[in-house]
Amino acid sequence: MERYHDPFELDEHSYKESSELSVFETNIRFVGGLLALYALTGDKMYKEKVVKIADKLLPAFNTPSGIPNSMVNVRTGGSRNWGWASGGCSILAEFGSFHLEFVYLSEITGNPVYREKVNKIREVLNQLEKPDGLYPNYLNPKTGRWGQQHVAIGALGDSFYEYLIKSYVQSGNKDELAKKMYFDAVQAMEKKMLQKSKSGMVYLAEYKSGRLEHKMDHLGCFCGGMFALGAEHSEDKAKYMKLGADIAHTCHESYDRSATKLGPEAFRFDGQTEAKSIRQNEKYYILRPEVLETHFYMWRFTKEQKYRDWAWEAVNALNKHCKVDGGFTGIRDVYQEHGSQDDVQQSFFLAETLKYLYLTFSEDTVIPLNKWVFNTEAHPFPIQGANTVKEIES
Ligand code: DMJ
Repeated sequence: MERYHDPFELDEHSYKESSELSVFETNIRFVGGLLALYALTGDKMYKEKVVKIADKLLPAFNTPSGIPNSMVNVRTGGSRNWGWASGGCSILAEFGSFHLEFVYLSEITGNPVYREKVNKIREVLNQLEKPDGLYPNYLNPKTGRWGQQHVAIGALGDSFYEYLIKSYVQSGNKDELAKKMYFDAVQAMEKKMLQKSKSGMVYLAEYKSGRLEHKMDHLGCFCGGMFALGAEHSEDKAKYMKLGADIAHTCHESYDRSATKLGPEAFRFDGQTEAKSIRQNEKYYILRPEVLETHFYMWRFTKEQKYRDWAWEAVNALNKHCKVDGGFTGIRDVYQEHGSQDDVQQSFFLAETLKYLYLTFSEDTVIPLNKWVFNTEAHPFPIQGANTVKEIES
């Protein structure tokens, strides 16, 4: 029988070919997943495993600025950025999404190294001059300077904003700098990017070198839930709850305006077009969670039946268009009732999409939001001071 090979038990003879990992994806999926398992079970074994993985990522943080590179070679410790990223830059959503995991790692291991890495990223971002208060999606780890001036709540920006407010929540409302950076960033986006369509739909457009592109990614639809979570900590709770509800409505429209009742990868507001995709390469749905994530938060915070109804519509659509033998698949065009399928079940379907659906139809006592905070892959971490984990030997 073939021995199970733990990919993180590497020696110089293993994995000569494919030893490069995305530092961000490994963190949010593997480090985050194991940390949540540790938190939920108290089993020490998960802590030992997660440290091994996290330590393989650390060399990526050895850059002149402390902003990590996107990829690390777990065999050699070398790291580099994606070839497609503007001018050798690191990506905001990637290097801005380590805080929750690394703070918790330091807390449970007593090793400060992880916290030091994310505090350094925080310090760099806080000190940098932001154009109009906005955070561009690209930052050069060698020079510590911004790259291309592209700002987005969707792809390349998304979870950076999410981790600011969630770091504040995770700290038991103590991390005031995270809260300030979150509300400053959100207010800048409200000023420059928040739009209302002809029919009154609210959305966050993209900002490219001072010009707006009237498009919202499916990925950006998580922000309805984020605004609702942030509202709890704002002096203007009503405003941010309304913003969360408005985004939930817009993102639901992007589902409702398709033949499958599933939403496209990106939708636009352009002339007659409202909340629909007009480009063929933006019409696919790959089982993403963000719209359902927002419905989950809106349900927990408002108890308005429509959020459960919208979630249930998606359950029916998933069963009708994505269910196949052995699992679920993405579809290539949400506007075609009988279009083709991509034959891929992304790991976030189980980690996030089904989890947020399950929680939308559960009691609030299942992972209560005053005790737990979800990382960007929906792995729950304890809120400091509200939740204690009793460690056990497996
Ligand atoms: C997930 O991997 C995470 O939520 C990430 O932050 C971006 N979105 C994907 C799923 O769509």
